[in-house]
Amino acid sequence: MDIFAVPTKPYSDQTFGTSGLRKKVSVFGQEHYLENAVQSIFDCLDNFEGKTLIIGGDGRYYNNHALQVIIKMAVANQFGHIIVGQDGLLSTPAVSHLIQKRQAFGAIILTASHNPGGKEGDFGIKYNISTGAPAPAALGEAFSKRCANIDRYWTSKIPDIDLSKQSEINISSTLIEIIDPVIDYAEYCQEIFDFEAIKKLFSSGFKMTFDAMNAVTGPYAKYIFEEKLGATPGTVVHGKPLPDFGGLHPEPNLTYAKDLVDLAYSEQAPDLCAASDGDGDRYMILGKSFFVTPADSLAVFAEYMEKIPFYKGKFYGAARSMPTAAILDAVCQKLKKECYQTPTGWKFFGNLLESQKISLCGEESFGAGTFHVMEKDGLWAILFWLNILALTGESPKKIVQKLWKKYGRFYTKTYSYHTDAAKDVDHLIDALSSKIPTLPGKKINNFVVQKVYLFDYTDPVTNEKTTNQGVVIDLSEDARIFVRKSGTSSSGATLKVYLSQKSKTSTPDPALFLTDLETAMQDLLQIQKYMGNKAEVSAT
Ligand code: VG1
Ligand code: CO
Repeated sequence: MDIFAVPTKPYSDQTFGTSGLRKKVSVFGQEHYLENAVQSIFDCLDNFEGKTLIIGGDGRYYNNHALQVIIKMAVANQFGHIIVGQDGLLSTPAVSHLIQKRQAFGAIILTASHNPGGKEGDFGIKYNISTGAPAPAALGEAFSKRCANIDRYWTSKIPDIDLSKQSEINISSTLIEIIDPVIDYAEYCQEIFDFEAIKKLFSSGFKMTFDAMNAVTGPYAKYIFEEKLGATPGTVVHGKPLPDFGGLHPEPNLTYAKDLVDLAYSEQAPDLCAASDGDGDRYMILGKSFFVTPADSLAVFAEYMEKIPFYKGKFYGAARSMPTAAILDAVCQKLKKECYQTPTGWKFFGNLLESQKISLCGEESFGAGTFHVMEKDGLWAILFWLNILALTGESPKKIVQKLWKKYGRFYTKTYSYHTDAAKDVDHLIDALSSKIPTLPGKKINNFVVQKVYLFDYTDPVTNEKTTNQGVVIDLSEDARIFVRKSGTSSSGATLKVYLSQKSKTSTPDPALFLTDLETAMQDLLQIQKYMGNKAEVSAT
């Protein structure tokens, strides 16, 4: 077999952020752009010759072309075993599970997650290590550094592999295995949750609608919900992965899963509505006319964790990303478990999970998970809810209302302001940071500023420091504003502003509750002054 090095030149924009390298398809389409990224990853890894590499993606445009390129490069770089999902598909949590099950050296996942797909959309590549977790920050930095001075990549002359059927192909000393992307993951879910109880729930007439948003979870959901658990055919909608996600923005939230939200609030609402994102690691849950916030959902998982046999005696502690509302902390306090606060991004949970300081973690962006895999896991979260509903016979609304009664209710809202002028976001954050010493004591709208600080994080396991993860503004009235720059934009920059406030009264109007805090946010940040009127705004 012909293995050869191809000379190449570095690109200046190849940096691996919180979730790998994400760029427009047109950027990835440039000569050697993908190859440079892949070879840079391989160049930063040691002693993988003869070992197993898993490759799969969320099915978006460019997925299968990229897979063929990567297979040829992995063969040339001397991996001994390459496992690829049939049709090029593998969800992020399924990859994480497979890494552990097959004791793989690592995995390359082709996804830009919630970013839109199609020819005009985004593409992405991320690397997961042998524990199943995303590449830690230091490794991501090493990839970026290598990208900046790469001068050759290795590839091989082999025919394209037929990804449409399961098979095993030997090429020189490498075995290429095309596998069913669903079955291993589905079997594992069955080990974790009480499928018999959930089956009974469905056979008693319980109705659910799951929106796969034309992305990777469709085949997983059809098999698990409809075939294994007996949910009515048609439970899964938008179930076929499409290269452009059918024009949808595969982010399960109130803005982008609007049809599902409308269904949940309609007369025909099923008992449960759920959705997942592009690569299957995030989720959304709605009961009848009832939206479950990600922070509340995480707290519900903590509350019911030990009721699931798989987790009995294994609730070590929990963690949430900084902008996630603090109801999890209240549950942990009650259960006498440690609760950690991390910067945004799943990789910050890895060490805590591995060292058994925590078993549960989550983010305000609809991501949650446990040690069952080292990624956040959308379908797992939905199955957890189904298991709780089957155990209690209660509705999502009832379950969450009971939680509020016990621990108080936190209102939250996240604003995203996207602009092509990336420096506007930096200016706003710099201006705010420079005001930090002068803000405490100031009265803003009905609030008094109490404490303002830059969020820095020291990993409790490795003592590794991560600085400048956003600005925290603690206000009176149990309110908080948190400001940071998104790490997953493929171009320009996105400012994220997270509002949260704990309610004192028992039944305030949810629509109006945060209006004072929203006014305070505008006064404090002067978003319009820095970003003008052109920023694209979304709120969840
Ligand atoms: C967003 C979310 C963050 C999540 C990340 C990756 O990041 O806020 O909570 O971990 O996406 O999710 P950012 O930096 O844009 O705010 V995914 O579904 O891309 O794996
Ligand atoms: Co995702």
